[in-house]
This record gives sequence, C-alpha cells and structure tokens, in this order.
Amino acid sequence: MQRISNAELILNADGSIYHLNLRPEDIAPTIITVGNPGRVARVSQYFDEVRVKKEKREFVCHTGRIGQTELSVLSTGIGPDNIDIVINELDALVNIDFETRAPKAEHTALNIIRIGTSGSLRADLPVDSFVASAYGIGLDNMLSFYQYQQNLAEAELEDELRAFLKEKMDLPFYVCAGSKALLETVGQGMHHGITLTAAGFYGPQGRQLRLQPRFNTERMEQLGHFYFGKTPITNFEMETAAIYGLCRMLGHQALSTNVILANRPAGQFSPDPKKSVGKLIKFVLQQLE
Ligand code: R1P
Repeated sequence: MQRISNAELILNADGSIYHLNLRPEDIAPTIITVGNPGRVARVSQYFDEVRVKKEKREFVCHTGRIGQTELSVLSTGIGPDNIDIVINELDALVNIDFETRAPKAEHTALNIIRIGTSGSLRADLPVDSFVASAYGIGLDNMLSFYQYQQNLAEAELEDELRAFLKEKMDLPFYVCAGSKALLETVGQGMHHGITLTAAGFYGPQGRQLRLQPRFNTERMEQLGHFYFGKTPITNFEMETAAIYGLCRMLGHQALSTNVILANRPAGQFSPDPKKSVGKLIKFVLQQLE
C-alpha cells in the first residue's frame, strides 16, 4: 500500500491537516468556499446549527446544517496558489486514511461551491449581477505543475480558445468545465458564463495604477467577445479555473458563482458591495436548501 510520507501529507499534532487545521469529521459533503475570511460568518449565520468553528491563517471554517443539509463554509484567501492548498487538503480529508497515510479504496466526491466577487468584461453584465461559471480559463500556472491530460473541457472549446487567445493575448492557459449538474441547479437563474482566472489583481487583469500592464483594460475587454456556442467569456477573478481544474482531476463536483462588483468596460464599481455579496449568499443558500 502506498504510504504518503510525513513531509508530503503533513498532519498537526491533533491529527488535523496542515494548513486548514481540520480533521476528517470537521467537514460536510458540501463545501462553500469564499475568498474573504470575514465572509464565512456571513454565510454560517443562516445555518440552523454550527457544530465546528476552526481557523488557521486565512482559512476559517464553519460547519453545520440548514435543515437536513450539511454544509461547511471555508475561506480560501486570494488566488490560485491558495486554491492548490485548499482543494488538495479538502480532498485529503475525505480520500486519504490519516492512520495508514494511504489513499482510501473508496472515493468520496465533494460538492464545492464558490461564492465570490468578480469583475465583468462585458458592458451588458452590470454590477451586482450574478454569474455562474460554466467554464474557467486559467491564466495562472498552478495546474502546469500537475500531470494531466488536457481534456478538462470539450476539445472544441480548447481549440477555439487557443486560436482566439493567441491573437488577443499570447499566453499559456488551461480551460476546465465546472459541474453541469450544479450549474443547472445552484446556478439556475444566474448568468452563465466563462470565467477568466488571473494570478493577480492589477497587471494580470489589465489594471493600471503606476505600472503599465502588458495587456491593458481595452485588450482585456476584447476577451469578452469570445463565445463558446451561446456562452460568452463574462468575468475575471482569481480562483475559479484552479478550483475547476483540481476538482476535475480529483473527482469532485465544483461550481463557482460570483457577484459582479466591477464593470470594467463601463468603469463602474458596485455602490454597496457588502449588500451585493449578501444577496448572492442568500441566493445560493436558497438553491441548496
Ligand atoms: C480580489 O479582490 C479577490 O476578490 C475576488 C477575487 O477572486 C480575489 O480573490 O474573490 P473573493 O471576493 O472571493 O476573494
């Protein structure tokens, strides 16, 4: 049996996993991820019961239930590098036996649903609207450190994107589909789109403060002209593609939902972002009940 070394599967003295500080019994089969640790309590306030409250660094987790539905809400912090930690450690909690340090014979699939914030690349997708991501396009390089077949989404989508992005922004990328079942249930009633995941907030999303980005806002906005069938590239954020890529490879169901806080073409920002995030939280929880 393959035994994973102490330096690769790192456990804390209480048997919890290294960064998340969680033990296998601390998580529910459905996990809501949020970027901001402060958003965790804004989600769990709607739980009928909270049985676990744990945290370490930016990773805050509350686990409980709404009615009969068991839920965890976990903050990831910002960016694909943190997603590498969060998804691998969540998977380890259900699919590795911490006693034997070997993968379990039986696989457990988690439902992982992101409630995030995002910028729109399309003038017709205004601030405060909700987007559920059919696909994520990773402009970060996290996934390139894994061995995987490049079939995380339909081959036609990969081909069409490769041709389109080569012209607009000649950078490596990966593309991965989210869970179609979660898109049609939890994502029902939201805009469905393709989400770009950037490895930074400013230059990597074309924002200019004092440094000139290689691809400016105008160039980035052109990415919103891409359609796969009827589904356009809609928005920019920093986690979706990484979540989709790792979940697909590890056998978990994932959906990313985001509220649009910035409309890049219009140069607008939500007048009350806290309220908008609150509305998305309520919307998603109602779909899960
Ligand atoms: C940047 O401000 C952060 O906000 C967005 C981005 O993806 C990035 O994490 O999402 P969250 O509000 O979920 O953190």
